[in-house]
Amino acid sequence: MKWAFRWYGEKGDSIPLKHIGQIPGINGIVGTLLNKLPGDVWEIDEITELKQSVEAKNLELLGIESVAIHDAIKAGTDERDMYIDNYIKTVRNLAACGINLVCYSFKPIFGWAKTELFYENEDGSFSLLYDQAVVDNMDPSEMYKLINSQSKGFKLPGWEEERLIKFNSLIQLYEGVTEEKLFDNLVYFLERVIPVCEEVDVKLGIHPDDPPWELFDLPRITKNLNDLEKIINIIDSPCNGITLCTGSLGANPENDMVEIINKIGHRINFVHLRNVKFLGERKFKESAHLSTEGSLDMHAMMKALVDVGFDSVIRPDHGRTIWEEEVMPGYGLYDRAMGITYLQGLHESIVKMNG
Ligand SMILES: [Mn+2]
Repeated sequence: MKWAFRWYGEKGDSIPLKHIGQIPGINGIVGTLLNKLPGDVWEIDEITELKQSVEAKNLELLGIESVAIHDAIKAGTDERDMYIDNYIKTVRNLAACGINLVCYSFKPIFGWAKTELFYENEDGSFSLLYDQAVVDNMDPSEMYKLINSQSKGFKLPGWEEERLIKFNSLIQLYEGVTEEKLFDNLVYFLERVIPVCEEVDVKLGIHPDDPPWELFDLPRITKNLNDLEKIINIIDSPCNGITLCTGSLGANPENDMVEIINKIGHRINFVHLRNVKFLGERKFKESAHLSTEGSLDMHAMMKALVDVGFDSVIRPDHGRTIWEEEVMPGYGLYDRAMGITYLQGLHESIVKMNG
């Protein structure tokens, strides 16, 4: 198992690699090329530059999060073959650079959504919070304004201004795209990309919906165990895998996280561990990682991961903003560093108890 931190690159992240490298037991980062738009080919020289910058600090580039899927592929328009070809080129280029893990998601328009980015907790720390009641009174374009008004100037992945400009055409693009159609479009994509992944040994991990329920009547196909089982059954290949994000799936109390890990554990290629605290019906905040701070049993999930033999890349997910850190919401150094240390402690204890 490899312990990672998400890192947005020298220009996109306020946390220097040196500081990440000082976290005990860390192996590397999962990175991205922030200048790449969905559908672009990632060229070998650009990937190499990222890889070398990471390795210069004695860290490994353990995977890419994410290589975004162009909307033409998700909506299934005539242009999709061209963008799938580009995706395949990117997969080949990553493999040529020795990168064998790619996270992606297949969500129309909204990759993730929260209604407060800096919700103040009783102890003065800040969390991301989601409240369905707020969303119910909004239309989708207002969601953009809400998120960007709270971002404190940080560029938030998935909420870029370019996307807002194209927003109305995006909404039109997905008109008539039902859950079934979206799923069929995922099948079309995977049938073309997975054979290449197998050839060059790149494992994909699809990221679940955050929150894991419908949003503005847009179709969602990565909400629960049933959805994820359908996806891994599209093609029975270790390359066709899941990114288990506990804070995404776990935000719905109906999702039994241990059951999910037990059922699809053999196809979990990447893990994001984070805790959430339920505050009411479809209302939750992202808490500190400890089981005692949220509603999820982190020990039970870690034990399930150990028991299914999970042996890939794992990272702490969003933390709170603490100690007056000025950072992108969810991606501060301090709370995630405490989170990873706690998770490593759980892991060591479980492995040793198992003998
Ligand atoms: Mn996640």
